[in-house]
Amino acid sequence: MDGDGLPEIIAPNYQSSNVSLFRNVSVGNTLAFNPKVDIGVGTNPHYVTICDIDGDGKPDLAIPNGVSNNVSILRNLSSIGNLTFTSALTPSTGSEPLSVVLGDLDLDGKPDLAVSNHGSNSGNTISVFRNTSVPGTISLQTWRGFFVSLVNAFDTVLFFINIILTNSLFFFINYII
Ligand SMILES: [Ca+2]
Ligand SMILES: [Ca+2]
Repeated sequence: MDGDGLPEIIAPNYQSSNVSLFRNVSVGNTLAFNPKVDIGVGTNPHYVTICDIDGDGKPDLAIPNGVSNNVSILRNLSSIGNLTFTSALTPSTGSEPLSVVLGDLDLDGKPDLAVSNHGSNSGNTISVFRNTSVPGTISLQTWRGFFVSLVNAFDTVLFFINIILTNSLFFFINYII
């Protein structure tokens, strides 16, 4: 996370509504981590995903908050030896967001967000956000209407077709026309 080549540990704390960062200070074959640094997020974070959302070369964090019904997006401002994050956005999701994945759904080179919501109030939906960030500034755009959404100024249409294979497993196929 700080660019020194040693991977850190990041743990979401469900009960205390923060995430703990442990900086990796290992040397050679001796594994060592600094004491934890806690960063506050929303209520009952379930999960953490690491991805460079704004494309500035530093991996950022996306954390779904199960009771807040949003995702904490923490932008990485770290430098070598110094872990620093700032709260960039908290986009609203459906009920009880459980996990987040990032992938470039519209092939513009920017990783987009898909959030699974397992709360009954939202009918077990997923929330999808288009990444409109530029380096240094994270911004996301809600893709409203799940099955068909207008994607960009070229009237590209994104179809998500939901194929139900079992009672619990869904595949979403992304069609860009
Ligand atoms: Ca970044
Ligand atoms: Ca994209």
